[in-house]
Amino acid sequence: MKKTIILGGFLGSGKTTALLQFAHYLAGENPQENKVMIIENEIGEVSIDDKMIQSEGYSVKTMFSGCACCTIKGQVEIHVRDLIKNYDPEYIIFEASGVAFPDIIRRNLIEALDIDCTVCCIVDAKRWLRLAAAMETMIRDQINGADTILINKTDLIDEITHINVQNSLKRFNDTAEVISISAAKTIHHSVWEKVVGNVNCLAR
Ligand SMILES: Nc1nc2c(ncn2[C@@H]2O[C@H](COP(=O)(O)OP(=O)(O)OP(=O)(O)O)[C@@H](O)[C@H]2O)c(=O)[nH]1
Ligand SMILES: [Mg+2]
Repeated sequence: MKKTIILGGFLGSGKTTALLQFAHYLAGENPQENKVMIIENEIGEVSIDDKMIQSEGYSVKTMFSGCACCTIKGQVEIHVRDLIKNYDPEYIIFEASGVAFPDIIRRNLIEALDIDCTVCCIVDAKRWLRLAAAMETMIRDQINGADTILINKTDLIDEITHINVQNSLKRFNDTAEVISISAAKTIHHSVWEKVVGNVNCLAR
């Protein structure tokens, strides 16, 4: 069964930065072999993320102008089915738009296709507490159901803030495995082992 990893998280939280390291972990030195395929969902009509990913040698399909969990739900299923049929990748990494609800994307995909799927949400440690206060419902729905949560940009916060972010996240999702990273630096391979290990997570 194909392993699909949905990377979610609010705008600018570090999804693409982390994705590049994740893809490298999965693909090794040969990104051209299509072992890993990447789908980008952009809400606007311009993307620079896909160009950055392509420049690293990966195959990337960009879906514009609609959110993967609602308006272009049907297209997502068609794209994933086509990728599997045409390229037979071992892994598909799906970068959700910053306003998507990744758990809904997962449910839609699992209903439509025979795939294993996990949700990994990335949060910006520096902005999390303000965001959680200002947009509580949106944020709750966004990290709801995540199997793994990566607290990113820990290089920008102090220890007290870090503890507050961890406690806040537990109130939103108390089942996810929470790991702290700084995607601007090298992310240890054990982080990706855990994310991939959750592909078959029964807790969802
Ligand atoms: N200081 C710091 N900056 C980071 C880190 N990770 C990512 N960034 C920066 O945060 C900004 C946003 O990163 P992206 O990876 O583009 O975030 P994204 O979630 O893909 O953004 P969208 O796709 O637009 O929602 C970029 O300027 C990154 O260089 C980190 O660990 N530390
Ligand atoms: Mg991005």
